[in-house]
Amino acid sequence: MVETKMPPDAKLAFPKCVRLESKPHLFCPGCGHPEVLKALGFAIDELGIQKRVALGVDIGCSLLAWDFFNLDTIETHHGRTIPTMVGFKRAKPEGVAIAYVGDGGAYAIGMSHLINAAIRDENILVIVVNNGVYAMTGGQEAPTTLPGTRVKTAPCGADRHFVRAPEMIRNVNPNAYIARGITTIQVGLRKTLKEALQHQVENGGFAFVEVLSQCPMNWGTLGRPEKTFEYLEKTMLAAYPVKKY
Ligand SMILES: Cc1ncc(C[n+]2csc(CCOP(=O)(O)OP(=O)(O)O)c2C)c(N)n1
Ligand code: SF4
Repeated sequence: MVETKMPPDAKLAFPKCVRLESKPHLFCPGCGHPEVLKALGFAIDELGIQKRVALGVDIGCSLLAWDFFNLDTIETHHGRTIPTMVGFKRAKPEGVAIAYVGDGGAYAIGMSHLINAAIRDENILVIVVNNGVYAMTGGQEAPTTLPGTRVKTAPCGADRHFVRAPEMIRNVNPNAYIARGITTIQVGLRKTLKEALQHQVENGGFAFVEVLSQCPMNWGTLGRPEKTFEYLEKTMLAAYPVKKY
């Protein structure tokens, strides 16, 4: 593996950190993405690593995060954010590399990048927002769409297996930091993301956090939050356990 560990005194080279600033988000009303980003922002603030972070965002609704924080960001092709952030980290080991990706980007077109980064124990954090669909392109079936769920490309209900990525990554990298969170447990999500970032700061190797998140626009529940959270907290949570692996 290429050395991406930070020299022990590297943090001394960074100026005093300031708190992150954000601005009104561009996501749909009730979307889960801003809740994930809020937890991430607090985690970065609490660790005081603002000046070191580079946030890589994928194509998909995640790209709307490109200027949400006053952080350095990289926006790249659908599914390619993970190798891009691996490249950043290898070139700049003292930086903190975060890949922020949708479940379509990470588990379909980007799956080989995800698995190989995990196998090689790359010292980056990958956050995957699992909303069960390809959201930005209109709600097509994703590798995470649950059997029986009706989506645009499966109007009678999806009928195939679905990807449980944290479970899969645990099999290829027993030393990685791996967890699954949910937007509705904000304190837990913030703590999880902080631990995952700390793992990288301490040169711990690969860290992976999947977050269960709502997409009212494509779930057809816009303006009906009770339906949105029923699907998130009953159907999705039953299939995707929230825990540290
Ligand atoms: C290489 C490539 N393939 C396909 C697309 C089209 N595309 C743009 S966004 C998107 C869906 C993204 O879904 P997901 O990764 O789940 O993120 P979400 O929008 O749900 O947050 C697709 C297929 C693209 N932009 N580039
Ligand atoms: S389409 Fe879905 S995931 Fe995308 S911004 Fe709207 S609610 Fe959020």
